Amino acid sequence: MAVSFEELQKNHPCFAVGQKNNSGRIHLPVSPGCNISCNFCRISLNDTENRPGVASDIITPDEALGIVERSIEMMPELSVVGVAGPGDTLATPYALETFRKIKDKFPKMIKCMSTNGLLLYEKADELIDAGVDTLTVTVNAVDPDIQSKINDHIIWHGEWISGREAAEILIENQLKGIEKVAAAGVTVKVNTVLIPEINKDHVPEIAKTVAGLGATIYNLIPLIPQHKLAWCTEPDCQMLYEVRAEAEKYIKVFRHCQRCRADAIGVPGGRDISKQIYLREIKLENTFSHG
Ligand code: CLF
Ligand code: SF4
Repeated sequence: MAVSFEELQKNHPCFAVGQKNNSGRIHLPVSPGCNISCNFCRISLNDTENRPGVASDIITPDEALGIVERSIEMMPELSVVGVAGPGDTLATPYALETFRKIKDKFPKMIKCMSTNGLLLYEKADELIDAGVDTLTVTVNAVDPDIQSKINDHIIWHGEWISGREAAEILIENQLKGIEKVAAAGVTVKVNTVLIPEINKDHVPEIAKTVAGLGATIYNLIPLIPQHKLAWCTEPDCQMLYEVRAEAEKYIKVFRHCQRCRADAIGVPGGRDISKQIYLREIKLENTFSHG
């Protein structure tokens, strides 16, 4: 049965509108590869960077069950099991396999998935069957001309496609996918990486479009300029404040994003136990790709 939005306000750290709720999430890095190529992204396996797209290692769905068990023992306030990479969660079958196992073994945990949405429409039924409760889709533009400046290419059913055609396919599948899973009762959040030079003025159109398709909540993630978008600037607090206010005319806005690693465990922005659980040494650097 679908988890109500009221319940998510209390028990999901990334769906709280207004005040932070101090619940925690376990990120399981089971998804290695990606099927698109965002110009700001560098997927990386390392112990040093604190950002999405990064994990120390990839684990298997069976190893993930042990990680959840140990994490809950150490931190009973953890209420969400999420898969957010370090690649795309639908590009390989491991995220959905993991959720099916979590559903059986830890039925009380909220299951949260994050995807770029390229395969969302065709995998929607499988995702719903796996019991995903909350889904985040990263939509950086709903206009193909803008999207083609943000994403270099896609791998679509084995074919390498770039430019405007790639952007059209990506956007179409994101939007149809959002509509389908939202209609089935999955609570949908849309993340947009805010890139001042490319999509800042386009945000109201994104927010309006996804709200119209059934998305419930929206999150702007400030770009950390790197890779092919190293020439762009990082939005400052004032810009973030203003653009959030524009988006809020159409959809509820989430304001506590911490740009998490794909193997973070704990309360976002608070105590993190991933070091003890994954037995790694993290020396934090502040860079970022997606959410
Ligand atoms: Fe993880 Fe993402 Fe689920 Fe949250 S993170 S998969 S929705 S449980 Fe949250 Fe972290 Fe921001 Fe993501 S603070 S990067 S929005
Ligand atoms: Fe893939 Fe996400 Fe990186 Fe984009 S940001 S290339 S969707 S892993």
